Amino acid sequence: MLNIVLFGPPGAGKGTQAEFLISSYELIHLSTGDLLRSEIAAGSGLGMEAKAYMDKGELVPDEVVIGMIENKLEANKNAKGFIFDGFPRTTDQAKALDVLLNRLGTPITAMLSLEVEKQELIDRLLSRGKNSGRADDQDKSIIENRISVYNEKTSPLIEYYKKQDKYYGIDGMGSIEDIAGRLKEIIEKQN
Ligand code: B4P
Repeated sequence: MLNIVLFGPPGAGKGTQAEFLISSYELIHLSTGDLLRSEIAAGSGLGMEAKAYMDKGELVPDEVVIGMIENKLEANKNAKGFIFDGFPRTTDQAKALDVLLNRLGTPITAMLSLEVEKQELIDRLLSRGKNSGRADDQDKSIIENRISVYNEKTSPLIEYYKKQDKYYGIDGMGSIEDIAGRLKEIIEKQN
């Protein structure tokens, strides 16, 4: 199985590049952001709880997102592989993912980390916010909080995957096609 963690700060292009990887490699796309937004759209209790965190640019509690990923892995045991988009975002989430994948007998293949300058992240998210209706993309101070939360709680995962020899840093600046080509080059070297 090909199990990819697509990593990077908010606005780095994770969701954008995930679309390309799913079609190229027939992987199951697991985006915790998308799963949470579906819960909000459905008006579920979980969605309402998550919305309070997301609208402020804070992380949703670990147990909520880990539970969602566990359900999806169980439901897709025969997949060719998974692309984890926006998950894990904390060390506890990364440890939980390793346990869940061990149970399926299939580890993470690689962590692909998109590197993008802060001002470009802010510009991309504000630009998406004009059309997306996403509350967390509308306000510069919320976007800056999301980037701070990334720096504090999520970026330590780079060390976590470096220790497992699975980290790959990728230049996330430039055209979507060029970045997709950089990701493909690394994925083709796996196995
Ligand atoms: P996510 O949905 O994961 O959103 P994101 O970090 O903003 O990244 P996204 O994938 O959407 O954006 P992309 O870079 O593709 O998270 C939202 C919130 O959900 C979090 O703040 C948190 O509250 C919660 N959450 C999610 N997962 C969680 C977890 N595991 N634990 C706890 N909480 C969790 O694209 C951004 C924009 O840039 C797009 O408009 C795109 O078109 C554009 N773009 C992309 N590539 C570009 C390029 N090369 N050039 C120009 N523009 C580009």
